[in-house]
Amino acid sequence: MRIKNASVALAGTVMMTALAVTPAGAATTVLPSPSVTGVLAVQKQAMAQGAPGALTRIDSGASSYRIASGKADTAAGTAMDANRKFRVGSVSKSFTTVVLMQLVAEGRVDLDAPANDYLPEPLPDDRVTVRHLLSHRSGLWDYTNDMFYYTVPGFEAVRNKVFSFQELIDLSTAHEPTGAPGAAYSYSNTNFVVLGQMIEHLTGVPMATQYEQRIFQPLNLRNTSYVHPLTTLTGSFARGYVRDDDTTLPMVDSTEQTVSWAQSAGAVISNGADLNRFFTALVSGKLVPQPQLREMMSMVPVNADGTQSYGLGLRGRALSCGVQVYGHTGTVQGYYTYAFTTADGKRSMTSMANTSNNGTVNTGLAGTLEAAFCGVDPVNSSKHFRAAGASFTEDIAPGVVRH
Ligand code: REX
Repeated sequence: MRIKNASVALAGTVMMTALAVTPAGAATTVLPSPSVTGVLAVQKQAMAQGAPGALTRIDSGASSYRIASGKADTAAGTAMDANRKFRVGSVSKSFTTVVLMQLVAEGRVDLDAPANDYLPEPLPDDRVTVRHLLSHRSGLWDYTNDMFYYTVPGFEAVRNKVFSFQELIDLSTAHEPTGAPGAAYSYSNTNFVVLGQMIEHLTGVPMATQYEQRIFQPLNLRNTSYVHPLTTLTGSFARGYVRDDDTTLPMVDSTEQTVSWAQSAGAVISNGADLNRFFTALVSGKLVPQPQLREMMSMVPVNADGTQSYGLGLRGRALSCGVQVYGHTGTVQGYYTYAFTTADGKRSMTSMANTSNNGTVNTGLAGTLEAAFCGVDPVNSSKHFRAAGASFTEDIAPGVVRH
């Protein structure tokens, strides 16, 4: 058995510790080492494009890399560091899916049953199944398309609001569906608001308690919380800054908000260490039994070249080195997040840039996946990396033009 313990600080912003305990003769992982240079290059690019700061945490076996650039708080001038908490946005959808899949494993929900079997108020179309909701194939309109058509006014109108699940669902069903149930992938926050309502209705237990008892406590995620409708983050956190549609105006500090517009679709607070631990535990079978995990990880391509896919509450990304990773992205005002892990959970990465409404930053931040899992510097390499190029856009609202 070899025991290695190292702590290195590079350029004042990179921390790497390794406590490797490798049984003699154990198979070594085939992934290349993460490129710290590559991560730093992507973070610097994000800052040049308007992000005040960025953080990345990579956990690889027993090694952890903590890489940060820029500011966590621009007014106070506080430096970013990779341990800080932030709003994870839609990464919350993977947490909600775990709760739902545990209910499936307990025999309380059938994935292919009509969602209406489990809801207090029926959706307009009886054919929508639980699986359709989890895979964004319900056809339910994404009410956030209207809500955030104008970014800052939209945000200010809801930042202190408290919605019931039904109020959000009603905003969606006031629109025609985007398609017939099951027909097509169409990313919609409404799906995961319906799932939150379903979980609370079936169990009589609030989402906050469900997350706490089924995920946060068992995994000892001390930096993870769901405090809806409270507006504050506590402890050490990064402030978030949303860019105005008029990019000549200063960014708006969007840190404090209820996130009631998203709830079970996007209101979890966490940090890099906890998100990495969550996704590692998930793919290792520690949160849901194997049959439900297989369902979650059964990926269907959602873009033209198949490099992006969606399972149940889980995104898949095929990287340039042939590695497939699983996790989720998140966008909530002031924060862009990527949190992904390998199929075996042996390497996990979380990156966050503390800005939003800046698609260029979001697109570029995907380059940290290439750096973390493929060991490359996607910014300075002569090879074209799709994730770092400007031709790629996240499917925040496919087909909808947003100001
Ligand atoms: C809401 C608007 C974005 C953000 C949204 N977020 O739907 C969910 C999420 C919770 O995380 N989804 C993403 C705002 C796509 C994901 O799965 O990765 N944009 C902003 C606007 C645009 O207001 N006018 O960028 O701050």
